[in-house]
Amino acid sequence: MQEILVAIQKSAMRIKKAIDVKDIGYSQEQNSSGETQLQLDIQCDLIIEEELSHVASVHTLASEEKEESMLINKDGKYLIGFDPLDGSSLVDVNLSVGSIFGIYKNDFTGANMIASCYVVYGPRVELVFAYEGKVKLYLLQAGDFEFVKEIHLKEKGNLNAPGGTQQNWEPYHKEMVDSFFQEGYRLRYSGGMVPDLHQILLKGGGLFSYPGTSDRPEGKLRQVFEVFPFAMIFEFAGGAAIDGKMRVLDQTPKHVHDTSPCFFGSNYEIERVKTTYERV
Ligand code: FBP
Repeated sequence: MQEILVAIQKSAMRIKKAIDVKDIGYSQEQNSSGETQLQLDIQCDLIIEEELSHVASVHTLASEEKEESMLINKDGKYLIGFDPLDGSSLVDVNLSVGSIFGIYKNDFTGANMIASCYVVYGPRVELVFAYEGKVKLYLLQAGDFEFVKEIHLKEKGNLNAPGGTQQNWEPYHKEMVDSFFQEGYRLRYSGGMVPDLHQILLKGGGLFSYPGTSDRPEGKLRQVFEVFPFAMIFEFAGGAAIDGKMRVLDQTPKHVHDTSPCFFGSNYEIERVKTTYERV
């Protein structure tokens, strides 16, 4: 596991450089979800693939940017699902973006994820690693990731990050989001899952939601690359992650690119989500 963490750290330093120097242009290629990829996405994908494919314990890599997963080493024991540059369209307006990694054994199911990690490229580069029940924060300082602290959520926060097109929200979902605002919660939503969830984790709690909507009943965020990794981080930090009714880590995707509605938060907010969605 240590070698995987080191490979992720090396990738993160290379990606940070790529973000800093790269011209932002659109390539002709489309990713498996049919979106036009930024050249930067492709570059970040290649960087991570290169670093992780040198690690002997890696069996398979699956990238958000590629339709199919890739066998690296048949004797390896870990499968890694990653989103090389989540929220990449935010780079051209200079907002924070991130890379997300889920480390699995046997298959890409929530139950078989054993570690997860994300990197935030903001004014500073930070890395969060969840393993063996702990969530650790590291800060990039002069070429090294220095341990900062463990992350623990409070029982209740005060931030509300509601994703999805509001016009397409179900009325009960809107009511629930409004109920948090009426209770004094403050809006914090940049459109980048990594910085938005990082903020909730570091400020002690709150709710990030990306629900099923009339145009996207299964939500937008991908289980293997986005939802499961953050679910493990929220659970280990003392919070929870559900799809409205059930724990997202109990889900089994049919395909590596499947999506799911998702809610991440501290316990108080997640209980409210459950109460709301149980009635549906
Ligand atoms: P991409 O996979 O297209 O980068 O989308 C992921 C994402 O940008 C998340 O980081 C973010 O939480 C969400 O989409 C924002 O979606 P929306 O703009 O619909 O609120």
